[in-house]
Amino acid sequence: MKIADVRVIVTCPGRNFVTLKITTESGLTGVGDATLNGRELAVASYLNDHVRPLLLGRDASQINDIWQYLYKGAYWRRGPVTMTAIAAVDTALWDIKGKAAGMPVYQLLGGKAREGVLVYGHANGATLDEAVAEVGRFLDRGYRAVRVQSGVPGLAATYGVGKGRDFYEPATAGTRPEETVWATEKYLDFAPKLFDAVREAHGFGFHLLHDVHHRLTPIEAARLGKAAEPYRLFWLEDPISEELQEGFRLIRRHTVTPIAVGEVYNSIWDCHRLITEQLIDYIRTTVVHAGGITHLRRIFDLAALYHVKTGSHGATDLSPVCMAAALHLDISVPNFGIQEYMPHTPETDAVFPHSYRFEDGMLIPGDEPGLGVDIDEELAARYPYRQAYLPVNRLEDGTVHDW
Ligand code: KDG
Ligand code: MG
Repeated sequence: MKIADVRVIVTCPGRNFVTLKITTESGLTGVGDATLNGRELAVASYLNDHVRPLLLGRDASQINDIWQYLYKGAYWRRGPVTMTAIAAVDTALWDIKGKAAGMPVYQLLGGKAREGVLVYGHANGATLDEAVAEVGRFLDRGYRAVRVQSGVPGLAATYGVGKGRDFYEPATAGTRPEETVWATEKYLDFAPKLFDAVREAHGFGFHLLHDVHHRLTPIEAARLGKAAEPYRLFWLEDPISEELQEGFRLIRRHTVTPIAVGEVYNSIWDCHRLITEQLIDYIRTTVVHAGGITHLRRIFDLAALYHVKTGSHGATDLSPVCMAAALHLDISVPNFGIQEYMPHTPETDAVFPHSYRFEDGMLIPGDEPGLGVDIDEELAARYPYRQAYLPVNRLEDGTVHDW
């Protein structure tokens, strides 16, 4: 199973995606997502300039050895660019292994541990009323778990509130990031009212989630967690910046609202303390940014020992290739919690034909050999890369704040 070809495909069917395609001498192909939102070309260069030459001629079946070779062999450890590049290689090799074995990847991981993968959708509105109505729209479509985000009175723009309804996309094309303005007091006054209105309108028969997107201090987060308790959130996500791990101890002392963290982490070393000290309830690392299926499985296994469940990131900047891989892992691990699911645009779905499907509030991975996802290279070539950035956030006095 010698690797004969390694290609990095950059495409922008509405938003940028970087995909690695590996082909073996016998003609088997595997794909891996390598998209790092707003820094796409750094990963493309890492793969093209530094990884591709190391892969050619290597045995594609040696996933564990190749992972260690790329990780330890670089000397420089971790970081989103490196770990996304390694993830892409790892994912593509699992895809190939599945095809070589004639089995879906979840079978290679030990088989299905559940019927399907519970997902949460994104309901958002410019106002509280709009957000509450949107939650209803998701419930009508069969979602059993819904994340709610709303515009905050007095703030022009807020994280999570899109221009359209289904395809929230925070990255904007251009040569400079968009800038947004934030006021913690306005948000903290408003957020409990939002939860209250959602539960008042739709009851408690579904899981309700909310993303703070890294913006509070620990004591502010503790206050919000406490205020949210009557509304029984499934989780409060990223209440503080992910670097401040000690901060989660303070949050824990004050509230039993479950905490989810980890979409910006890229290795087990970023989250082992949060897990082993039981400072979080859900770990949000996912395949593309945390070293692929091989490494994410280690994180999930560690988390299982401490009753921390999985809750992988699944925003639109994670391509259908990542989603397919995430689903194979989600369906097989014992401590699965939930999977984020933001459907992609029809343009993106056409570039990445895939077999997973939404059914009854769950995603079901396909049963064909490998991951059940591919890239249509001809179509991808029609959408050239466009420079784009995630927003930069400032306080009302101009101070740069976490976005
Ligand atoms: O690229 C950044 C987005 O994926 C992120 O802002 C989305 O926080 C996010 C989420 O929970 O989906
Ligand atoms: Mg988030």
